[in-house]
Amino acid sequence: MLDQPALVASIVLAIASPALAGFEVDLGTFVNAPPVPAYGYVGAYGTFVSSEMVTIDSAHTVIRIDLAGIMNAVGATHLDALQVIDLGTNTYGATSPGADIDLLQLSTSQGIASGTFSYLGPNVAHIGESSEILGTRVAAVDAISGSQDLWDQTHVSLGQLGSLTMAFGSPLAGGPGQWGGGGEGGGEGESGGGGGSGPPSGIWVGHLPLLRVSEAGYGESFRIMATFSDNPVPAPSAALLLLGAARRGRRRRR
Ligand SMILES: [Ca+2]
Ligand SMILES: [Ca+2]
Repeated sequence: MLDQPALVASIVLAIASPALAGFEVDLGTFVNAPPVPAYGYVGAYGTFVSSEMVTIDSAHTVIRIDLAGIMNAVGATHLDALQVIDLGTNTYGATSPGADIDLLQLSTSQGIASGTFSYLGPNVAHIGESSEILGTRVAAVDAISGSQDLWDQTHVSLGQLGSLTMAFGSPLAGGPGQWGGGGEGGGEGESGGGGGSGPPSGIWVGHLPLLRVSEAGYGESFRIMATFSDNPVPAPSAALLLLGAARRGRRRRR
């Protein structure tokens, strides 16, 4: 059994270590429905979902998901990844290979966040495609139709049960600023700065992440999963409180 100072030391160490407790949250299933900007939603976070109309050539529905609100609701401090998934319930074939994701954009109070994109699924147009090209496809509302993704880099057609992942593990070179470190006005400093345990991870909830997503066309549904983490910045005041409690405990025992 640990004696009291060793126990306190281990507790303080546990608090100071940026233990990354990642967890997945199903943000729900979405579908565009006429007329613009109508949409359908099945999920637990409807109060954080809204939509807007964007007109580029023609009118498109853009679904807006208040991720900061959802993160506050589930107790997450950082957003580590987003995954858009085709559930296998759409139409598949040469003319429309699953849900066509035209826009997948994370805006924050610091600007548009950089992410690392990857595709997993049966659509040969996207297998092995680079993060840069996938990112270009979903950077803007500009899709034409789902069948043209071999030559037209405006969207990602997920294919049956395919998925597109946008990860925020670390800031990309040339990305706009420091993501996930916190500190902007909050006095929290950079996460991981003291432990030397790698780069800061994720998008901080305090930067008010908002996801804007658009599926080119109507009627094809997709699910969005989020990977959040509760990655608290070490709190010296908490460690001091524990030390104080331990000292009081020791006094009582004598
Ligand atoms: Ca399609
Ligand atoms: Ca696009």
